[in-house]
Amino acid sequence: MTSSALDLLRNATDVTLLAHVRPDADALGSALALGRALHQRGATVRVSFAIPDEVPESLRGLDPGNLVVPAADVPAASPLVICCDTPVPGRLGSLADRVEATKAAGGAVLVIDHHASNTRYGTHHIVDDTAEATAVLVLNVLDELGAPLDEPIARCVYAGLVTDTSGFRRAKPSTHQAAARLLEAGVDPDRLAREVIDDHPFAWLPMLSAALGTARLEPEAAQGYGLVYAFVTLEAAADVRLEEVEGVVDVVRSVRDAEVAAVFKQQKPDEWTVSLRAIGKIDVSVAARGLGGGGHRLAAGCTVRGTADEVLAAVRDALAGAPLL
Ligand SMILES: [Mn+2]
Repeated sequence: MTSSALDLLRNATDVTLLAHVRPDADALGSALALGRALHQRGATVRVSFAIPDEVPESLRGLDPGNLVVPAADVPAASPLVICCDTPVPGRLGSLADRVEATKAAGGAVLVIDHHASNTRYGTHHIVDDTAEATAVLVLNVLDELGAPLDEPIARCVYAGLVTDTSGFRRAKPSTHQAAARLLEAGVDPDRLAREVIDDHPFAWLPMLSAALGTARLEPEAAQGYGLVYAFVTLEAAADVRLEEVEGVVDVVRSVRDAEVAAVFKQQKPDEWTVSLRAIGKIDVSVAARGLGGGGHRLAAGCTVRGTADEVLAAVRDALAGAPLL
């Protein structure tokens, strides 16, 4: 970790922490953990993201100090902007302009991220694609700062770890050790994981049923390793939250007959966001990047315009050319 990045944090008096659009537990948890620690050191702190307008319900428990402010209330430029879990400014949505405006005003932009596709668009960077979660990097930063690990901070870090490692299945020994510290700080892992991952309204089941009714298996696709996919239409998603829709891929990716799982989530009649997951043979981040998106080797996403058939064809083509791991 560069000492100048740490100096920035040590001396910060006014900080804006940003998470990517449709923030997940790692992005928002990382921003809130570091934000709370800096607030406790006396800094003025605001945390924000561009879409949706409010904190997703499953993540509300991460902000007991009400540090999150609406995107419209984020100043054009801040002395210090910290972008969490965000590989490119475009993933900040309407807040992307705060990066250049802050640099132009002489402020600092610290990027903390674990995406291999990170373009290092800040003035300072803590970027490590071997970290399983941005929350791992934030915990290191908190330790370097000597910040006390209270339960709300530990809860935010744990939420990022448990989600980005798929329930610690991809966690290194050092990350399990870090998790032990978080439990010692008071985190209730069962309650937190249920709240963040598996707590759904009944309307989840009809939505899941409609989505899974569209599922198809193409054994020849993805270079012969197989593709399984499903669509979540606007109609199917009408009665559920973002959380329910985002969870569909976790069901689809369990199918053993396909290396790659894709879930097409309709945003507008002709616009779909696509979640891609691979088991271990195909680098889906390259396929996603080819379609204007990005992500990790085994978990990536993009937004594609067109009819259902057109977006499916685009993803099929992108997977045909994706590198093998
Ligand atoms: Mn992450």
